[in-house]
Amino acid sequence: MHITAVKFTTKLQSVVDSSSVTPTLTASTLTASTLTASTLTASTLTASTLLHPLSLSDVSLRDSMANALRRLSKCGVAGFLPQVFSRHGPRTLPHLVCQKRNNSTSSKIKVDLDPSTGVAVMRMQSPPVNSLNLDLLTEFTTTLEKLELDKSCRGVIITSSLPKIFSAGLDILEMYQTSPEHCGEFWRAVQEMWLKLYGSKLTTIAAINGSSPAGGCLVSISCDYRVMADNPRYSIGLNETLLGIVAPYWFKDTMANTVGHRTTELALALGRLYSAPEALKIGLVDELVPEDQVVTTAAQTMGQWLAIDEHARQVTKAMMRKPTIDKLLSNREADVDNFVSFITQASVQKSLGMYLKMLKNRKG
Ligand code: CO8
Repeated sequence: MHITAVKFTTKLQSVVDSSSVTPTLTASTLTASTLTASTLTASTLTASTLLHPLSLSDVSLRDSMANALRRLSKCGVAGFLPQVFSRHGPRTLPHLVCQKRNNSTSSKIKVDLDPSTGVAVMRMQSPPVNSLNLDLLTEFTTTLEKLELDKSCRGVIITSSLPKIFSAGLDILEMYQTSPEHCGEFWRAVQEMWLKLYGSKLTTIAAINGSSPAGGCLVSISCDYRVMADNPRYSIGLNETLLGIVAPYWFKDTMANTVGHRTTELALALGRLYSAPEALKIGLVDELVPEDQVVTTAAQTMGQWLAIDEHARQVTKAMMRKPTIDKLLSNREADVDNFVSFITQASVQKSLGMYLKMLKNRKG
């Protein structure tokens, strides 16, 4: 990340220190939590509240606490044990998350924020295909959170630094032959990324400069606007059924909010991957431009969005997206359970194995 951890820590600390913000969680709700007084302070609740722009009140207490601890521990805010609480009780944070602090060399996302325009460009740089593994998802979410806290940032362009690929979607290896616990951890990270992106108060534009299947498509349709490279070899869509898996309801809802119910029904049932021109035709993307103009066009479009009254735009966005977000927020753990029990089935694992083999054989 090019936004330094020091800068963010200072910013976060100032948020934490701010006495003008009223924590939304009360002492009585805290008593119900499994967290002890020594690990929980009013200031952490305040920080966690601010990190959710839309409808935090619907997040379960446990998730809020766990997320706040996870985030603060990643940012180097002192006084936190490297433990979070899951439904299975306390567990240690992934080692990698703790190590990643201040380590820009291992960054999977490059961020360039221009304070004069208020526009940040987030470039995924995780070769070979920007598959969304736990590390990339976590960094994606953290990056967005940092940008949301940065008052000089008003819009984000999301793109890829890899040629020909925006993102290959969720990393299949995170779901193939891994433990149920790992699958659960992974799925929470997918949820968290989507909640943060779909609910972001920032203007978000996807500059899709390559293929964008499945989870890559989800990232794209979670943005406010999509500019795609005018190249028929690049494809985008929710192709889950081709892997023998099912797009979860919130993937489906995000798609339906973009292209409508019937088109989504066809797209999901058939696992359709649309070429760039086809994607434009069905409204899956908003604009096609020559490949070398994807990011500059996104920046120009961003200018139009940023000219709109900020508050009015944010309230409108929340009005359009809140019901979809709330559906998952009120059902997160059930969604994790569904995912884990589905993905660990022998027949589903077999399909994933065959799909991975197909990807390898295609090369030969
Ligand atoms: N996960 C893990 N590894 C991947 C993935 C992926 N999604 N995509 C590609 N790879 C690997 C390949 O296996 C290959 O590995 P290796 O070098 O070891 O052989 C390497 O990345 C490079 O891939 P390619 O050679 O295929 O690269 P190309 O440039 O030729 O093609 C594509 C790039 C077009 C992205 C191509 O790799 C592709 O089509 N990938 C598969 C994309 C896909 O189908 N993704 C779906 C992921 S599932 C998802 O996102 C939603 C899941 C929802 C779960 C719900 C369950 C209930």
